Amino acid sequence: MKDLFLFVRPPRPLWPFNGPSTAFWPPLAFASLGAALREKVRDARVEILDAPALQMGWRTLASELQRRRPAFVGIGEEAVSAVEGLRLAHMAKASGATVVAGGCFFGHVAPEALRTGVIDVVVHGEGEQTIVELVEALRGPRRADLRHVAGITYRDGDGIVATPPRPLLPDLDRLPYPAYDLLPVERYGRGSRNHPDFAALESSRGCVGACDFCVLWRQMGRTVAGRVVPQLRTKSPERLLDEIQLLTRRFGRRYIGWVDPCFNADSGVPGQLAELLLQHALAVGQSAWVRADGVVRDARSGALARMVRAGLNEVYLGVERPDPASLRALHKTTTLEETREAFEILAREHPEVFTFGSFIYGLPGDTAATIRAMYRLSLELEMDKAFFIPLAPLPGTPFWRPELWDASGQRFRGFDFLPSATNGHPRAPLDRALVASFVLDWRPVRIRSYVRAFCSRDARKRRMTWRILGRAAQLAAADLTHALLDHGRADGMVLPRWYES
Ligand code: B12
Repeated sequence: MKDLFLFVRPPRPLWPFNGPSTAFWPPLAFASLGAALREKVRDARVEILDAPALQMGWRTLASELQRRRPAFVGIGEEAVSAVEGLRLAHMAKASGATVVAGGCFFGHVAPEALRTGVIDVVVHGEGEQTIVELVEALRGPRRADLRHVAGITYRDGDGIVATPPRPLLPDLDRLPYPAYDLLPVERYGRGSRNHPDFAALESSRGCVGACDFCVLWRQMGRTVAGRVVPQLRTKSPERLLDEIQLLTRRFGRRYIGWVDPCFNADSGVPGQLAELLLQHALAVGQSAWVRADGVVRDARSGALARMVRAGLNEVYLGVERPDPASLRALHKTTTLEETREAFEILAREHPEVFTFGSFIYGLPGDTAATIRAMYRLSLELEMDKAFFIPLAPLPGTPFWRPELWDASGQRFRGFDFLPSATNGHPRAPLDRALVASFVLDWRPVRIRSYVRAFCSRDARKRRMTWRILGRAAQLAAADLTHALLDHGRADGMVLPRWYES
């Protein structure tokens, strides 16, 4: 029988700002890696088990592993779900599989992950070419062949061997189409009103910026003289049109969540794609993370208006900080002026687009006053909703320290991007200042922004405002209760009832 390569996304908690119907997106990495294996490896048998999408808990997952008996199990996680990734690795190893880990977390803690003894190989960075060569080497007669696979770290006896970095793929159009047929596609966004029947799609990889706190430009960066530098690559508008046609026509998808670190980093592709979508009468709802300078640029050229007409109705902008000095310190390359202008343009010219601004706090030197300044700025900028994200010392960023490693993964539960620190935690005064601003700061500009959103002519915008406000209020109430009763940390991530089932 042919060897089975099984990619598994194990059961996990929900991020509380997403409802159950939108909390889990198609694991595009697995669909893309699976497609590469099917295309390039003779006899490849590939499956993807997306447990959260199937509402499958740990007991059922264990019996699925017993039933399918994979030769290889592929895992890849956000830091916050390292607990689940490692639990799965233990299970897969015990069942006799070779465990391969990759993605933005394991790729930056390879030696530590390998020393757990339950992971055999870690793949760094872009995975499609590496996984093909790796599987061929692992299926071959000589383990020594692993040395010739670029972009991996593996256990060799008692030692750990890292091979040279893998060069980036020169042309993203040559990637096979993600293997959507291996996913329970109909489950994503089922019953969601704001993101109905959605799919995840990437138009580009990498970034033009190199913000200190971010892993994304590193994950798809280019290595030059031993250092990773940012590198942006895009698919062509024609290829993207094809993918959207496939997703809408064959898979019945009605909403696209762009997973790009920065959808509008390229000045041409998003506008040209919008043009093609309009020509083909294929306007489809879309959400994307965008750069403020790109919004301003595309408003001037008319590309932004085309993108909105083609369905872009939700954008996320990284504002990050309330002052130029700390923006510079983080190597953020958009300015506050550009950010202000971008939100103004969106509010004035495209009021149907729901706009998010995200802020990062908890940097050395931050005080309650910094938080209040950030909150004030979030009200002044004409955004629909602000997210305040505590800095997570993610592996791969300069904030990571090896002593933070925890082989159980439990410590990484705190890397949840949620403002809810334990009492006594050094960040607690900042979190309290944030909750206090949310509860007490009702300056007129905030009231006006709610009135604007609740009276919006766009029903989607009204619904989203209510929903997000409700979730933020719930979180703030939970934090307040925990702070007042001195109960320690409020659990930010929500454990679904099927988690252990
Ligand atoms: C879609 C998405 C979500 C969705 C769905 C999440 C889900 N679990 O279903 C939503 C919006 C709900 C979400 C929530 C969260 N997310 Co999220 N999310 C993403 C996003 C935008 C896309 C992932 C993707 O499909 N990428 C496209 C694929 C093709 O790229 P890739 O994953 O890098 O895979 C390639 C390589 O890395 C490698 N590879 C990856 N995995 C593997 C595995 C193996 C075996 C191999 C060989 C190779 C390999 O090969 C692939 C192909 O080249 C990423 C950002 C990004 N652009 O990657 C963030 C990201 C993964 N999320 C992140 C975070 C922090 C979160 C949250 C904790 C907070 C938040 N909201 O941002 C929650 C946690 C959710 C949860 N319950 O687990 C961080 C993770 C950082 C980290 N190191 O932990 C990221 C990187 C964004 C960021 N801000 O930096 N998220």
